[in-house]
Amino acid sequence: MQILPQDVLIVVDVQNDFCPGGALAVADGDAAIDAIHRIAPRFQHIVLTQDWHPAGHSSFASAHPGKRLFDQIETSYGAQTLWPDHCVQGARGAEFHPALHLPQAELILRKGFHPHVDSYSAFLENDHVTRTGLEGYLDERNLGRVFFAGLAYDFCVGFSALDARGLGIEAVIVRDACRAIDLDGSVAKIEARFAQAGVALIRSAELLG
Ligand code: VGL
Ligand code: ZN
Repeated sequence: MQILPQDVLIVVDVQNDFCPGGALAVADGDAAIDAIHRIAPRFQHIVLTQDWHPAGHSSFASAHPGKRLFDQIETSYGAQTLWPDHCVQGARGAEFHPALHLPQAELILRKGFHPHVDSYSAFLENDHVTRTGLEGYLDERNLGRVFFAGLAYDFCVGFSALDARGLGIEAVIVRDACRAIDLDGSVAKIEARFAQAGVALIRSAELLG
């Protein structure tokens, strides 16, 4: 697959808390980094996202006495999974994994900072209304197709790709440059939605060579 000058690689949430030893560790999360480093030099534009929650965020199970980790609650914007405290603003767990080396990244987009709304997607918060500003950024810079890598495949990567499609932006996920949480069939569920929405799935090898 040919990478075009306007294509952007969006590297999602490669942070300590999503890697082994972190508060919401994705199995082998840090293993996505090698593939990310292999494909990154092929792109003229890279954006990093950073999950960035205030302490006591409403997506934390600890903020809901009586609820357990990974329970679902109903919120004003629909169902919300309750996570361990993770990616708290300024904490070590919120820092990018120390092995991630992408100094050429042009933007670091933080998300999830509104106390009462979670944001899996890099485009739209979980209320499906509040914008992160990424669409406007890409638009103003005439950046087009978006490629995704990072964590977690079945949450922040997946919902970002679906929202890109919803905004009319071509979206490609580099599968082996991602790792999944796989909570209650979340991988199968989101892959069914990828097929519906026209999210493309490729291997990093298709961008190399
Ligand atoms: C994520 C759950 C909660 C992710 C972020 O990056 O996929 N998942 N916050
Ligand atoms: Zn989060």
